[in-house]
Amino acid sequence: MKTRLAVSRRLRSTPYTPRIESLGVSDYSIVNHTILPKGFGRSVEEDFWHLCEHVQMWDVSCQRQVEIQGEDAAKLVQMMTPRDLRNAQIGQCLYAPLIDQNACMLNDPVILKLAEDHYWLSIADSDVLLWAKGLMVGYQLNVNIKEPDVSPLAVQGPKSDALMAQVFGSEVSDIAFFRFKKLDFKGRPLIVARSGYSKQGGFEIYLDDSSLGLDLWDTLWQAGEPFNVAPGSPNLIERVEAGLLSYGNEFTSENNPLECGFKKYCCFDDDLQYIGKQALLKINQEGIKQQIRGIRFDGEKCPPCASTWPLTHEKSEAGFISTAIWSPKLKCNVALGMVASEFWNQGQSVVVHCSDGSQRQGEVVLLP
Ligand code: THG
Repeated sequence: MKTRLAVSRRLRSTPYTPRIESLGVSDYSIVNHTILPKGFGRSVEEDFWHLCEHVQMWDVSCQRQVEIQGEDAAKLVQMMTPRDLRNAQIGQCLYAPLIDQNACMLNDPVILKLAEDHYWLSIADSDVLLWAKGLMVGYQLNVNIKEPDVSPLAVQGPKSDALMAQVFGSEVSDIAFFRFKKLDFKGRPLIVARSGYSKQGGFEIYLDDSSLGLDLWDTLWQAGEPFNVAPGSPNLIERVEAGLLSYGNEFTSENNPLECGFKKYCCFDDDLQYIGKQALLKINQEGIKQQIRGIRFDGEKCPPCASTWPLTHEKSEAGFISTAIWSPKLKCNVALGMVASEFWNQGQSVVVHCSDGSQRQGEVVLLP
C-alpha cells in the first residue's frame, strides 16, 4: 500500500507545489512545518549524477525566513549567534550557529543582511521565530519579527549559471559566493544569492510573493530545457560527500557549536557579547569530547539510515553515525557522525553497526 502524507494548512504547501506534483513528486519530508519534495521517482544515485552534470530546480520553501527589522535588529541578531557580525556587509550571506544560554545549538541558518536594520535568518528545522520573539519581549528590544511570505527556490548544478542568465541576465555571473543581489523578474526585484545546499554551484532565489511562484517556476523551467533541467532536492550523497551538516541529523540541541566543527564561526573577543558566551568559553577551555567526522565503510550498499548507528572500536563505544549512504563515485558507503575524541583522528578504524544487523569495517575521515 502506498502511504500518503495528509497535507493540511498546518503542514504547509508551497507556491511551487502544483508544479512539483505535476512533475511526479514521489517523496516528501517536512521541515519547518512545510513540505520539502525529496524525490521524483528516480533513485538518489540518478538524482546525484544529474545534479553533478546538469542543473536542477529545488523547492526549498521550507527554508523559512525569520525577519528581524528595526532599531535593535543588529543587536538582537548578534545576541543570537557567536559568529562576529560586526563587519557583515549589506548583500552578504553568513552561515551562523545559533545557541542558547548553555551554548546548545538551536539552529544553523544562513543570515542575510538586507540593510543595517534588516536581517533574514534562513533557518534549518527548528522554531527560531519563537526564540527571537521571546528575546525581543524579555530584553524589550525595538524590533519587528515575523515570518515573511518568502519561498526560496534553489537552482543547483554546473549549468545553473547558464540557466539563470537566461532569466535574470548576465548580471548573475557577477554575484560572488555567499553574496546576493536584487535582480529583476518581470518588473519585480527578487533577491538572488549564490548559495545553496550543495557544492555543485548554484543560486537561491528568495521569492517574496507567493502569487508569482508558478510564473517563476515555469520561466526557469522553460529556460532550463536546453540544459536538461530536472526537478530535484537536497541530495543525500552529495551532501555527505560535501560535508554539509543538517540540524536534527548530525547535531541537535544536545550539541555545542565546537562539537559541530563551527569554531571558525565562534568569536571569543572580549568586546563581543552574545547569549551563551560564558558557557561557550568554558566548553572551549575544557575541550570537547566528541566532534562530527566523516566515516567511510565497507560492504554492500548500506540500508537507509533513519536513526543513529553505533560506532565501536575493539568493544569500546566510539560514537555514532547519523547519516549514511552508498557513494557511487567513491564506491563505498559514506557517512557523517559524532565521534569520541579518542577515535576522531583521520584514518582511525571503527566498526559501523548498521540497522540491518550487519557490522562493517570503517575509517574516520576529516570533513572537506
Ligand atoms: N540555504 C538557505 N537556507 C538554509 C540552507 C541553505 N537554511 C537551512 C540549512 N540550509 C542551513 N544549513 C546550511 C549548511 C551549510 C551551508 C548552508 C546552510 C553552506 N555551507 C558552506 C560550507 O560549509 O562550505 C559555506 C559556508 C560559508 O562559507 O559560510 O552552504 O542551504 N538559504
